Amino acid sequence: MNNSTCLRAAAFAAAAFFAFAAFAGEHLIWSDQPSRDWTHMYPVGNGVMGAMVDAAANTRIQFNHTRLWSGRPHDYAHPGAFEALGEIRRLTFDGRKSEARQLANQRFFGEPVRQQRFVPCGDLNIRLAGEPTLLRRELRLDEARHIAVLAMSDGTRIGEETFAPYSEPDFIFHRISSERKGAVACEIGLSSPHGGSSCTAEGNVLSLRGKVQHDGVSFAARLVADVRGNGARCEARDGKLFVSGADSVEMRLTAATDMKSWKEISGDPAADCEAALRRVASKGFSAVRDAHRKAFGSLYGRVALDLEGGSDAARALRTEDRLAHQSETRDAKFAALMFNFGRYLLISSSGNGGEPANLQGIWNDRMFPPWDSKYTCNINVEMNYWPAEVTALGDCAAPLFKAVGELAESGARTAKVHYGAGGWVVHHNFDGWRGTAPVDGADWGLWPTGGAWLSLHLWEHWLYTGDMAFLKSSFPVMLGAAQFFTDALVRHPRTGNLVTCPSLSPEHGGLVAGPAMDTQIVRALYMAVLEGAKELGYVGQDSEKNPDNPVNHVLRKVSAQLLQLEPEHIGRWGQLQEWIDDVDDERDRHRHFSHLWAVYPGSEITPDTPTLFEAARKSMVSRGDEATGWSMGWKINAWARFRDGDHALAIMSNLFRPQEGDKGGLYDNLFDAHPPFQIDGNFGVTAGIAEMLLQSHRRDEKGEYVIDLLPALPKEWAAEGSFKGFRARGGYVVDCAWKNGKVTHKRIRKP
Ligand code: FUC
Repeated sequence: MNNSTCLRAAAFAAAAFFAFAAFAGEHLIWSDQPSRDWTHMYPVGNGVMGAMVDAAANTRIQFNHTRLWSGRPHDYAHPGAFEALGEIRRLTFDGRKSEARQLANQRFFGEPVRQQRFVPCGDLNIRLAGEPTLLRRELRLDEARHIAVLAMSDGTRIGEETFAPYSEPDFIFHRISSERKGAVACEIGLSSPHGGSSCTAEGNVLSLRGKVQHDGVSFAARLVADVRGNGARCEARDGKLFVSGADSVEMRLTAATDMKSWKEISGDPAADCEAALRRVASKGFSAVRDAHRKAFGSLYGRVALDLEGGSDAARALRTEDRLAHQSETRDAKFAALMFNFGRYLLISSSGNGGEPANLQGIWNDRMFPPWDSKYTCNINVEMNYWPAEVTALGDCAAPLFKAVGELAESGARTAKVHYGAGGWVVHHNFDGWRGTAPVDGADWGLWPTGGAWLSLHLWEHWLYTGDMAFLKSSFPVMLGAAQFFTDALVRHPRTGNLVTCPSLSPEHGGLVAGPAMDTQIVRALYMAVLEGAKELGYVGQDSEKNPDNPVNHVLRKVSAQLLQLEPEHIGRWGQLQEWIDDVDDERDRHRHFSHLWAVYPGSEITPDTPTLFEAARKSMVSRGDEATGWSMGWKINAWARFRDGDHALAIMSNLFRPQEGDKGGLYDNLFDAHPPFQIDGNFGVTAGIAEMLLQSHRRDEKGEYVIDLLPALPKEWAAEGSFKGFRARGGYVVDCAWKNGKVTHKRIRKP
């Protein structure tokens, strides 16, 4: 073969790779600009490894490992806390908030009062020789692959391909190849922001070691670079690899930590990296990529959404410009892209035995991330999982379900030490070490309902799947969450009903007794537990034969207390009250609107309870349409439940704008901005779109869940559209198509 034939052959072989997706569709995020900053980089992940990719002349792949946290196994419970509880309660019931706060802060808070941080692992840095310029970089959501193409000064194109194999979750794979043989030359290094970390190079291997400060978790990362091509060379020097004359270089990057679980630090991360590399040694790059696409695709491909509406004028623009024009184009396909992106992010950040998706999913580059990149459970971590069941990604919630089981264990000690109660409790945050005690301070942390809310995710999984084995294994956890309240609820001196105290309406208004959200969650949990017990045959005959059975003992208390819980209250301007006292302010635009929990994600307040429904709607209107990212995510879902698709879309449009100042919006890579970046808003959007098109939370007279198609279809999307593969309570798979706002096709089946 002469030179030009050779060139043509190589170009032909690479054609598929260099051919970009033909249009800026609903499965593609792209730019022809190098990343301006971290929120312009594109995420890949497989639940264990997460990475942000910036492919350029100086490529940076900033990576995280799911189990890299500051701190060590730790019990945050505060011995002696219980002794202060009675007095904190008395002060709270008396409305002496600041004294209650002061005493709580002194005597009732976790030790220490702050939880730990999810921290970054390292960076893979690649410097390409010849300073090529970026032509284009793109994230293909349906293939879970990042592709970039650069051009050398002579026009030769260099391609970079990155993915986090779903089938090999300890890895990130990266390949650089060239159209012209022997044209790849680069310098490859690994670094880490953790002080004292070091990297060595030997042969074609880089080895990074580090330790989180203050005797924390140890970690290691290892990279093997396979160079291809006749004259290809790889030289190890000064802790880096120098590649020259290669047709391509294939990199396998793995990382491991000695954090084996929330209660165990053990093992040898370097040895784990080596073992992982041995496992994939005989697997070719393309074979792993094919297995990855299959594994990822089996989740991503379960659902399809087609939305029509608005103008397609900006559809072909790079993603950041498409976003910037969204307010004029009102392109429905952009909403479909955001829907798909949320599913992409959930699959990529939650699965494969990793930790649950945290405030930033699995993507964090900061040593001191906002809110520690941990788990806030007064809305945020739950919102992460709102799209899971309805968009057929219930499997991706497995890490959350596992974590809830662990919280039940650590939370049992907190329940005992702080409340003298049985069962288990989680307050408004947990971390990698499953801290469950109240943290941060009374006005945020003294909220005992996080575990109850999380437990309801177990219940929802059962409702969506009908998986009896799952219900059976999760039931003790749900029952334990309920048991805590059977011991810890107290009678309100004025109303005579059972309430939580001390507590608060999340992050709003300070310490009170019986905020509406608490009662709504406890009521939903009690009802779920009673229904679950019935499904499992724990009530009825058994309880008569075995009255001392602890299960039945708790169940008896649950059913007795259910009728004594504080009811909902409607206040002076017709609003649903956030608190027992009628003090809601009509001008209050607080981002949390916790008293509407019963509208969404709960299902106590529906059109079937018209008076409460109307009051809740009033409260929602008063909160306005602007908010932080996650709050707008919640509002989309709430307006869908109010069956007002136009309002849901109006909120969504407020979120679909480039992030500016302190307003919620989207970054260039379509990550949600609180600001700063917080992933919950992305998931809120995905769940919200599903909720606009399909609802299944209402029940008929026989108690069966009702499948409600297009309950909140906005006018702008009415002309035409379809979805496939959504899930509904009762274990159904639902397909639907519409024209002019009317259902033209539906298919409802069991999987
Ligand atoms: C809750 C919210 C904040 C933020 C934080 C992580 O405390 O009130 O807005 O989202 O979680």
